Amino acid sequence: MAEEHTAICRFCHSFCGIRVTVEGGRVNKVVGDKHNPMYHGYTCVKGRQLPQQHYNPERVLHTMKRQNDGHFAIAADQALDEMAEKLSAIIKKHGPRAVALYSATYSFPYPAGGLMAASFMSAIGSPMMFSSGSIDQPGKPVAIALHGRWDAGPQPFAEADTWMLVGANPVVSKWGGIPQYNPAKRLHDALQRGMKMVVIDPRVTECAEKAHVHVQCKPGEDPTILAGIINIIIHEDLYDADFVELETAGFGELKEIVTKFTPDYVARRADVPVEILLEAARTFAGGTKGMVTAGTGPNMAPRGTLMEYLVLVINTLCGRWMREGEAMPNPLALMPTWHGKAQPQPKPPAWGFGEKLRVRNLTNNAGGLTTAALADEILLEGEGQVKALFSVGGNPMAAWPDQLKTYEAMKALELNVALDIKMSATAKLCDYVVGTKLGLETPAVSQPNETIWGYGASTGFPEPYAMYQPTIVEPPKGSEVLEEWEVFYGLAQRMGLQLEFAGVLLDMVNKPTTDDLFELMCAGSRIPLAEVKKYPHGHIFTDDSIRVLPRDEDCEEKLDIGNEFMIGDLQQVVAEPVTSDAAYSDELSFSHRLVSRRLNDVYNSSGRDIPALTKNHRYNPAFMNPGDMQAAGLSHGDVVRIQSDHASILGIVEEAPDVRTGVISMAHAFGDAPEYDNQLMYIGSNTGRLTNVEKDYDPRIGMPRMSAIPVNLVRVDGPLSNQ
Ligand SMILES: Nc1nc2c(c(=O)[nH]1)N[C@H]1C(S)=C(S)[C@@H](COP(=O)(O)OP(=O)(O)OC[C@H]3O[C@@H](n4cnc5c(=O)[nH]c(N)nc54)[C@H](O)[C@@H]3O)O[C@H]1N2
Ligand SMILES: Nc1nc2c(c(=O)[nH]1)N[C@H]1C(S)=C(S)[C@@H](COP(=O)(O)OP(=O)(O)OC[C@H]3O[C@@H](n4cnc5c(=O)[nH]c(N)nc54)[C@H](O)[C@@H]3O)O[C@H]1N2
Ligand code: SF4
Ligand SMILES: [Mo]
Repeated sequence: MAEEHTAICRFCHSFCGIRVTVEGGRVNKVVGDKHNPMYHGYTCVKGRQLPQQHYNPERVLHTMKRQNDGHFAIAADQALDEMAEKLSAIIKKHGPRAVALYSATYSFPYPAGGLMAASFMSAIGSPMMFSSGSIDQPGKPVAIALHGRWDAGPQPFAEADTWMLVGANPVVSKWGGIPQYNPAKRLHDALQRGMKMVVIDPRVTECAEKAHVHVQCKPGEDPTILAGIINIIIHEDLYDADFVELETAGFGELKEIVTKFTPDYVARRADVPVEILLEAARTFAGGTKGMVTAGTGPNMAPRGTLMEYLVLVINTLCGRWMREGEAMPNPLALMPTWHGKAQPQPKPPAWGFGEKLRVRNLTNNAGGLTTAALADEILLEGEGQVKALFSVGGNPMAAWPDQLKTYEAMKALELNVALDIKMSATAKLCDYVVGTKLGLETPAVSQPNETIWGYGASTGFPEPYAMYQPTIVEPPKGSEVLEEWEVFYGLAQRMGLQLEFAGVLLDMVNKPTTDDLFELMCAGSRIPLAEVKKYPHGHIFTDDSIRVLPRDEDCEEKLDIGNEFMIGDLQQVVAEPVTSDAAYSDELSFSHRLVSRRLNDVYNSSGRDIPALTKNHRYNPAFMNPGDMQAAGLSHGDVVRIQSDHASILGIVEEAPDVRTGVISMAHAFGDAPEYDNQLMYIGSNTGRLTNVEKDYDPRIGMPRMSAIPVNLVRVDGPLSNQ
């Protein structure tokens, strides 16, 4: 007899409400749950493959230990014993800083894992906690630290009459920009009600197709474009003068510097028509509600922090923050009530605090320790050298910038451990690979999507939605898979450490359950977890009485729209030659800029072992404008060598009229270690190799240039080799 359950899809961060059919203890079908009030039955092609993901023949169903040249399954208890022993020896000899944690993509859907790992790190006394956030959009939190966060948050998408996306494609990525919960429908509804959208992107993305104004710019020029838009907004008096007067500092400095970003200058530099630029500024600022939000593209291009800062400045100039007395769109549910106030929060430090890295004068910063420097920390000998690494739901070999350096680092570690579901490019180089439980094999809560609310305008649930999912199926028979948190709890037990989880000292003898941990994580939440559990389809816990509170009488905080560092950066931008490649790459001149992008069927390096998801792309095509291809004498399917000033990779060219002239659009997280390069047709190429982490990086936070990378290309006619 088949049973039906509702559940949370955890293939991606969107957490769609799904309906799962289970027969004989196995999941055999996933569809959208049309009774779910947040997603209304939506699923994507990835979510519908959860059965294939759970029963993938390639799945790691045990803990694997590397012995001689291969990996062999061993009992999890034995593996934890051995790991604990090695860790203790490393800490004894080199100190706790020698142990590093990399929490990445799949820490998010299993929040108890991330918390337990962090708790373990503090118990051993290591500050070396890194995450994928610092190779994603670290400029966001850093810019918020400089500009200030408006306590009551941004205006909601549901009420917006204008919206601007800067290098984000949420219809495909489901990651912010437009509430990422069935975003295509939300966008459709908003456009139907008359919302006007501006998109700044070198590609005619799924979002740009729907935009009223599309600024199809040269990539990497977003700070210039945004400064130009600010200039137009100020000089055409399109800003909210009262809000600026009351709530901000630095208007004079801002106005002075942006005067240099005249429409003509910006148009020349970003290679866009002046009229489009004027229309973009007027369309956005001409509305009354709605936000500018940026995605990964321009965050990975040079000066991501400045770009994010200018995004905040436009929102502030236009007064697009929640005002006193308005109903809080999302007062949260599985978190303590958010009583927003109509005032800026005190500004945290942006950089220059916490752990100092041993390279590039980097410190901790609001975006977290620099993952782009972790390979250096592993390779650089001397006191503090990192000797042990835990990758939790992450794949450094696929994702870290400068893959060849990462490769050396992965091989140099004394203890390299991955918590993963497959033998990823990284796992293959690990000493231990702990096979972990998958999304339908453990309880789930929607809380992670609440914790990101406020990270950028329009990330996180737009309304106080919450859902809980119990375990739906047991892992495959004969397997021994762990939850991420069990690994760190088990290590702590063996090493005699007391862990503190969500502010509570854990019982280190009687192991908690995942549900116990969820209770601790949700302590003090506006809606008790027990209440949320009553709603198997998820529920929106609306409370219109929760309104934005007035400014505290003694609050003297202002939003800083003339931050000295950011004004300084704008001065540097103006001082650059108009073709700014010269500022980065002095020796060579380059014909194209390679930009990052997401593909609908895969999630970073996940999904490429599921046949239904590789129908369109086994490899990551190098998408190019047909005109560029013709000019270079290239045809569809040709192999080209793509050369940055650091390294080269091979790409398989594909015609894409949506891609701007002078641009190559290529997805990341493909490919593998160099010895697999001849399998280009099956595994693609790693664009991360093109990045030099020691050059062209943000000197304050270490974010390297991972998009808008200057490259040249030449056709390769002979046998394939990536060297
Ligand atoms: N050049 C370039 N580089 C980039 C980017 C780019 O656009 N361009 N994007 C950057 C961004 S935004 C990010 S976030 C990072 C991503 O960086 P990572 O998170 O390090 O990369 P992923 O490929 O997502 O790695 C996820 C790993 O988790 C495993 N996994 C899948 N499901 C589960 C599960 O249920 N449990 C566990 N434990 N593991 C699971 C997968 O097999 C995979 O090995 O990459 C960054 N790197
Ligand atoms: N299907 C799918 N969904 C995903 C992922 C995936 O791999 N697949 N990855 C997930 C992850 S880890 C993240 S962080 C999010 C990211 O979510 P998004 O930030 O929305 O990512 P993208 O869809 O790559 O959109 C980035 C856009 O930036 C544009 N771009 C590139 N360079 C520049 C530039 O210099 N300037 C401007 N203006 N635009 C530029 C690209 O053309 C692209 O359209 O997506 C998540 N969702
Ligand atoms: S968008 Fe797709 S992969 Fe992401 S949660 Fe929804 S169904 Fe799952
Ligand atoms: Mo990401």
